[in-house]
Amino acid sequence: SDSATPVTPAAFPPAFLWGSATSAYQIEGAVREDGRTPSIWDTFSHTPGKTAGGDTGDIANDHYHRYRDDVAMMADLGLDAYRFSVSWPRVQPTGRGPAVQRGLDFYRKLVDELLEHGIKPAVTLYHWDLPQELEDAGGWPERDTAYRFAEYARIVGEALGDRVEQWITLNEPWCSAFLGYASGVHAPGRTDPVDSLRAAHHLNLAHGLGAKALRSVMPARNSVAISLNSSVVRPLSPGDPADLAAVRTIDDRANGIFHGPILKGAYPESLLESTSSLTDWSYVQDGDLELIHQPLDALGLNYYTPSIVSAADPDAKGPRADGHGESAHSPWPAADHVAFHQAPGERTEMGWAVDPTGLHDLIMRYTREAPGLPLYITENGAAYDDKPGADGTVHDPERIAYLHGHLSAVRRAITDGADVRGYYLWSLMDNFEWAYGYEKRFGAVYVDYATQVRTPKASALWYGRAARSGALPEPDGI
Ligand code: PNW
Repeated sequence: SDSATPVTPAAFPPAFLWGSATSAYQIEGAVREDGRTPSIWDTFSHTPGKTAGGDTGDIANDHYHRYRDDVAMMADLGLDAYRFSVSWPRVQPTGRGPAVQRGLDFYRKLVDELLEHGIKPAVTLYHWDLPQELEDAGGWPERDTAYRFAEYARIVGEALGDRVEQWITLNEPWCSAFLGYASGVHAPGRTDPVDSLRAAHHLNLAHGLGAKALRSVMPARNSVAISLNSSVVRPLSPGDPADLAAVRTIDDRANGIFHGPILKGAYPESLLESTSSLTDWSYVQDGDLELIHQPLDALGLNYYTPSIVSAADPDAKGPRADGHGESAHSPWPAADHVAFHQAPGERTEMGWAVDPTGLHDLIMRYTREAPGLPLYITENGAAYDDKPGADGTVHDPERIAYLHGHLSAVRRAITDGADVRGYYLWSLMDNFEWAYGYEKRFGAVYVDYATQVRTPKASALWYGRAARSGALPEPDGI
């Protein structure tokens, strides 16, 4: 931010970080280079029928070869920070054993390039690309995967800990556990509710062991966090006790299952009870909760849209409307009595309702539940049907309105006492949107995949002005 900017009520704190985010499999490509082996997302995207149009991350944004230009582009836009993820199978192709130097070198060079341009790197260790060999050995439902993660965390911490201050162990473990192992719309595409609960516990354990491993090899000044896609869950009828019970059911499975052990050292009692017909939780071993309950330096929150739920007739079969993709299998174990509803009003191209008050509510919830813990919005953004105009520019007023609304909600939360230190727009550029392939464009920068030409959309220029001035320009001010 420009320190000469006068402090106005709309201004953000001077140290507020204005960043953008990406993840390895979504942008890097180069999947067979420098010793990298397949991750579960390579296998999944190459399985017919799993992604829109059969899209894969084989080439993606070719960022592996274009990272210098991409960093220069961020600097030109005026961004302060960049959240990216490290591809585990580039660093440890089998998920175990010694590191591949060429794999680590890519991230060293990327970090150096960022620092030379004055951009603060934030590293996510795991953004869903488990080495396939570890999945073949059982994947996240197996305890050993958590120990393997800790070893990997130590390797990356040793390599980059002197230059990267901000560390995130896992991105959205809810998606890894429940979209990966219950509904199966994400890799590895398995559909067993018990496996998904085991996966959730072992992801929590991986976070705890990983945080400990990072701290053992890094300077104490570095910050260790986790990014949760904490859901904002609302009742269809706020006065209906059955709908409030449905909120509890989903809140336990979306939020409590992670923040319970991580922030408080215990799984919610109501979660243990309501899943007891499925599992006895015997994979939670003595000492696990202490390991998971590691001191955190910050919490990352990813927010896109709220969930609206009500009580439902468990026998009423119909399409689910929870916005988590098409599957005959629910991502919510033992929650047949819950129905999801589409929020009214405007929606993005994902079908997700635009609701900035949800972000304010989320920030205030964690301000209450984790007092004193600095918060970062590690993802927020929207997909729209962007197309370059005749003059080559990309006009995306809906995204500008979305960003303006959500950043205003962040600003309001800060006024209300929340300690939000930064915001990472999802995403820097259009990329491989998982099961949706390249169909959905979340970027502030437009990518023409045929030529790999990047074109900042109007929203990127708007966001860059916000970053430079430390305050929000009017949404129509571009
Ligand atoms: C997050 N859901 O994914 C991820 O962290 C990003 O990699 C992704 O591109 C972005 O949000 C946009 O989707 C999610 O079904 C995927 O609830 C699915 C869900 C939530 C987040």
